[in-house]
Amino acid sequence: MAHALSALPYAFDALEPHIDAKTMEIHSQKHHKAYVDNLNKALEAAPDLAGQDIVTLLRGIASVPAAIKQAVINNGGGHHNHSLFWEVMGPGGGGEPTGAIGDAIKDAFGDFAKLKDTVKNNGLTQFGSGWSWVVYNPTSGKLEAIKKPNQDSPLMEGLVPVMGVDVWEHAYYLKYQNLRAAYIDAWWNVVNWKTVEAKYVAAKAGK
Ligand code: MN3
Repeated sequence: MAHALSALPYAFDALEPHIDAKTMEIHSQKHHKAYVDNLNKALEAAPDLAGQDIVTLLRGIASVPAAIKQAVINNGGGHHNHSLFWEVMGPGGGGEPTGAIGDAIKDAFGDFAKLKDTVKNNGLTQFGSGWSWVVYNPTSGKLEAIKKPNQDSPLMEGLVPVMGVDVWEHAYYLKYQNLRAAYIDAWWNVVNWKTVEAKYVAAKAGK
């Protein structure tokens, strides 16, 4: 059972003007697809792992054979990170988080403005390529904001990503060029808080 690229839950131009259609098309159909294809290729060398879903595979990264471990970190991470990225965005997004996710943000960060500042700062200070994440930490029972290089998944260290912004240049360069800060500011307008909340609630329930 090979890993597969899912169709985007909306059209390429659905996040305009904040994220342009061409970026969405290349990002999902070329970049994400390459991670999926390369993950499947790497797993040909470890048929016993081929049946694992992507979350189980990344959580169990310690038991992946050394010969394909880095390929799984890069491409398995890339696959899961992008699948989550498409889900936590959507047309008609943005605004202030309310409900369970709004409460959890207040509890962990004080207020939404503080969370935004932290996510932005993490994204801007991630040297080179990587992600600015909001994760659920099962040990503390709270949300945390972290940054990770490349496609390193928070799942590999027991954290559960609930939202994240891709700060690789391929995520914003066509529209924003070198202006990573402007891209991150615009990104909040496409956050689908319903999905983020569902991910938080599931993480808290241990799912
Ligand atoms: Mn990307």
